[in-house]
Amino acid sequence: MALEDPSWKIFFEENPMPIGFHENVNLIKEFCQQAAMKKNRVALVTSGGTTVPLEQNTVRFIDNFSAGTRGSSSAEYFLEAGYQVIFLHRSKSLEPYFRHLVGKNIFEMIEVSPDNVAVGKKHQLELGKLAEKYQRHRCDLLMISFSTLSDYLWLLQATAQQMQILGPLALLYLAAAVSDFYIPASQMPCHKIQSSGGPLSLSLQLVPKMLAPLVTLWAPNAFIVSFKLETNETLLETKSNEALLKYHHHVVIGNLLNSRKVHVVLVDSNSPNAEEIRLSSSDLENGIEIEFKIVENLKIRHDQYYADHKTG
Ligand code: PAZ
Repeated sequence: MALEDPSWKIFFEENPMPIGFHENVNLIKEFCQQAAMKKNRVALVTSGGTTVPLEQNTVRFIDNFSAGTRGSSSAEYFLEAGYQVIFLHRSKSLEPYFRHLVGKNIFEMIEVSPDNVAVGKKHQLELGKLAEKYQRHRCDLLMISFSTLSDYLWLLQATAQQMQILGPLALLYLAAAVSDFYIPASQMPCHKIQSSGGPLSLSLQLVPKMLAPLVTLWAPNAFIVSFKLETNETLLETKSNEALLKYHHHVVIGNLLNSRKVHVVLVDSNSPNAEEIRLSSSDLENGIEIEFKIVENLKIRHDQYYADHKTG
């Protein structure tokens, strides 16, 4: 089992915790304690891609693909489903509610007269609905951001550990796109790599698989859902099944880069057959997002898990 491999511990010894780490952990701790007192469910939603810096004073970095659509929309649907949400996201990636405003020109949406500034008539309905949802849910939403792979892993570990207090009320939804390769801090040059040194060859180390300690040590009672991104359709179900067998968590959601907004495959440790979620043309016409269906589906699985694991 991957836990006997100490590489995940070495990772945390070798890569320093992010700036503001203790402040963030305190926020997460308080959020989880209050939710536990109220017996509320909490979903940790991870979102966006991690960066892998090439220099300590970072000018260049390698990035993982993810706009944060999956995470930010899912966070909204978890909130609608009655969960409190810790949104661990890549800084400046899409955020719940605010995502709907991306690409819109705020100055075109407001009307200014000599004695008043107001939302223009044609935007009132849309903005009003959005603002109402945001205001209704903002106290149940804790936003924590990361940029680098190392920041993300430190915060993931700490959040999972703080969520232990929630037992089976906790759900982890790991949609962030996390790099499999990195340069350890000790091997990173301090300053900007100079092009005068000629062509650049990079040697990246493998990132230890953190799902093993996450499932076994950090959040042993939580309901854990991971995502698997592939580009080759023939690998999707096999790779998702392999991840489930290897880490013994609860659900793996497989998706392909090009069809991820309309099709996913869910592999569950409790059922032999994979389940597909596919948006129909009428879903698309009605503006249904696939994350609505994913969260609806997971809520049922989490209900069952909670019924099977709650004590008292
Ligand atoms: O953020 P986004 O909506 O653009 O993309 C979502 C996603 C494809 C990154 C996510 O669904 C996913 O598969 N995350 C896990 C990626 C991985 O295998 O590391």
